[in-house]
Amino acid sequence: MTTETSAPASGAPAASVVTSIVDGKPVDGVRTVTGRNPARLDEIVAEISLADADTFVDAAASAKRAQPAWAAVPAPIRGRAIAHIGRLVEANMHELAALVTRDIGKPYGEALGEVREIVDTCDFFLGEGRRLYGQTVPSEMPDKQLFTFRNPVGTVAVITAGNFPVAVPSWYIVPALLCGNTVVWKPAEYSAAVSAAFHEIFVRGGGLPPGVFNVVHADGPATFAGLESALDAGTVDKVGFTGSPEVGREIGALTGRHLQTACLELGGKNPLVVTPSADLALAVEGALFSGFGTAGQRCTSLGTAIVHESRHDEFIERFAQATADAVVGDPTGEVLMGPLLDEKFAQRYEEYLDWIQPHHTVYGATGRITAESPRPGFRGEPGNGLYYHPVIVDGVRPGDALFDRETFGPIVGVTSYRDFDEAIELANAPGYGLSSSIYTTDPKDAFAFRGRIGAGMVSINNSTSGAEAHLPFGGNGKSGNGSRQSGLWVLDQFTRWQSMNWDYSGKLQKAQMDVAEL
Ligand code: UN1
Repeated sequence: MTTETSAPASGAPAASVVTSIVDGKPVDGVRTVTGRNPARLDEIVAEISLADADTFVDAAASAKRAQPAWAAVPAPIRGRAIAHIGRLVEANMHELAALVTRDIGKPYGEALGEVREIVDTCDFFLGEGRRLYGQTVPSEMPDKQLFTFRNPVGTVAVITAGNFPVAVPSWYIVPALLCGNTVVWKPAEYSAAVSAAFHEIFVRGGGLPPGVFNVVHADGPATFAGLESALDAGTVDKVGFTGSPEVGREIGALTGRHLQTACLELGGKNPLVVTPSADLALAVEGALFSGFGTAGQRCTSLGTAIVHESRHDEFIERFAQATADAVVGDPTGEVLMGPLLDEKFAQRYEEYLDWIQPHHTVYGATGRITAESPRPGFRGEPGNGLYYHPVIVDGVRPGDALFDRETFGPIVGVTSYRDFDEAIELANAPGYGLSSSIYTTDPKDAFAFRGRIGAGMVSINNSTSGAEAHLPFGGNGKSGNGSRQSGLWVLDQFTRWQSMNWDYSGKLQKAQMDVAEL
């Protein structure tokens, strides 16, 4: 997390300062913010030198210059670079995970899983360098052959959130590089320290030439201004963005004006349906992890549990008990939940708590965990970190902000339904469409849910969060523009199809006019 500090540092930055890297060289920013450990606010993780819009423009220009030579590296060799990156991440797994925990307060076990996700992504794509298949296609004319090729898009700007400061960036950066693109990455300011470590490992592990992978640490306005200028200058050919639907809309509008389609991965209000036949113990376990894992700060976190009226009271009782028993505290230990990511998110979360209405029933305490508002079984020093009580709010309905809108934090809504149609209606009502889950032992319900839910991702008897890195990841409605990351599907984001025809008949054969007769 970050706090504003002093005026711009003059001269060479101190060793602990994180700077942008453009064309292989560090670039001083225009102001400095301090990155703090959200579990221990007096612990400084890094001083971050934030760049202005011009640095973003320079980075895009550098990526543009480096791109032809990188695309000329044979794809299998680019695949080997990805393989080396994966091995280096694996060798530094514990250090990188510890830095994730220190920088954003993610519990260490989850942080390790997040780093594993980079390795999984590298493992998946290293072999793709030997495929990147095109097709040979028959022609309607004799002595003529048709082909398709995947060409790199060019220069990719990647703008990511800090809740998954290394895994989600790897979903863009690994396939983008593999496909022969060069990259400008703008990580979240509050996860700059671990982003710098990620960048260093990628450049060193992959032996990436200067300009192939640039990183720009900047705030939102500077990034937006820089991106707009780079799009105008033709030095950004594709944008990948993970963040809020509001910013996603702006990126979509900006790229649309430049006749581009961004890859947008936005928020979620992910439903978890508990049917009459559900295994309740399993459903509670799934709700607990997807509601409060990462302190509810995943785009795939549980929004509302939609429980059949016949199971509602028992579900609430068990879920409230499990939440009360859950270990919250120091993220370096074994806890379900650590602090929130950053002061900005803590403030926003406190506003979400104001959405609780008199007709709601609240289970558990709300607000900050302090000496005055202690949590039994808390591990660590609550007063010194951004720790919040995990809270369940029962009785949320469409029209309530808590039902309709994403709350990036440890708050889970619960509502009940009478029949399956109502469950589907409630699940789709908020208009997001990222992840979803149903707990049932009836395959008919499971398949009906899959067919009728608006979400891009469906879990049957599993948590809404925790997608594997080789399935298509992405959402519909307010959760994105239909683009998909991960697995083979992401190749369509970072390559453009080119078709070729080769006529070796020695004469002009005209398509549609000189078609071969039977
Ligand atoms: C996010 O919060 O932006 O499926 C991504 C999951 C993780 C990724 C979350 N693998 O929960």
